[in-house]
Amino acid sequence: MKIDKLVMATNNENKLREVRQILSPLGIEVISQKDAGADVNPDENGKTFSENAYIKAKAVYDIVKLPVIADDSGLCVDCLGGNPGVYSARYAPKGMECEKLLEELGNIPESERSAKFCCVISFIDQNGENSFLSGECHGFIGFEKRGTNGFGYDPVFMYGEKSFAEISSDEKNKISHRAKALESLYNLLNERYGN
Ligand code: ITT
Repeated sequence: MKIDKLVMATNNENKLREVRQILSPLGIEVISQKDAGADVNPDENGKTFSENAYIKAKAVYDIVKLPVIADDSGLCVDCLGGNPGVYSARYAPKGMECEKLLEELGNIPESERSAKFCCVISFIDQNGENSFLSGECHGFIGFEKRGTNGFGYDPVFMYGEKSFAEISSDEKNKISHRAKALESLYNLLNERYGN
């Protein structure tokens, strides 16, 4: 059966906005967990993006029993051994993540500042069956914050000449880790549920 409504298990308004911007034109309504009556904030104690995405999706699914998605994402910086990775949300006090990262990288040259944004979506269908979809976006960490769009690490994540906070949300939503994972989700919905 076609899926035209998904509950999104997140407490992050920015993620919700981006996911809505991508899925609404495709005819999929995204309802926040709050509006669906699932006011939860489960412990994200998994070691991987997949584990944490599933923990969030399952917590909401168990309450709403409707198709649910959750996004676990983060920034993996090569010269930090892939950190902050799954710890991206807890790497620094809220709003200070860019400052902390810039300080940690110091004057490391551009050629060694490569990084990628990763996103794993856990999608649980009406019957409780889970699927994982993932996406990555490669870039590097700049030397200063640039731009005011976006959220989190966007001002220091350079994609070519511009940071993710200097491009519009329309542009970001064509190339981001989240956009790629959502494209795979849409393909799955088409194949399996006839969307
Ligand atoms: P939920 O768990 O409630 O969805 P959260 O913000 O805690 O919200 P995560 O645990 O997945 O989400 O942490 C992801 C963090 O990685 C997020 O807080 C940002 O700091 C960063 N991040 C993820 N995607 C990003 C993006 O597109 N742009 C900038 N930063 C991003």
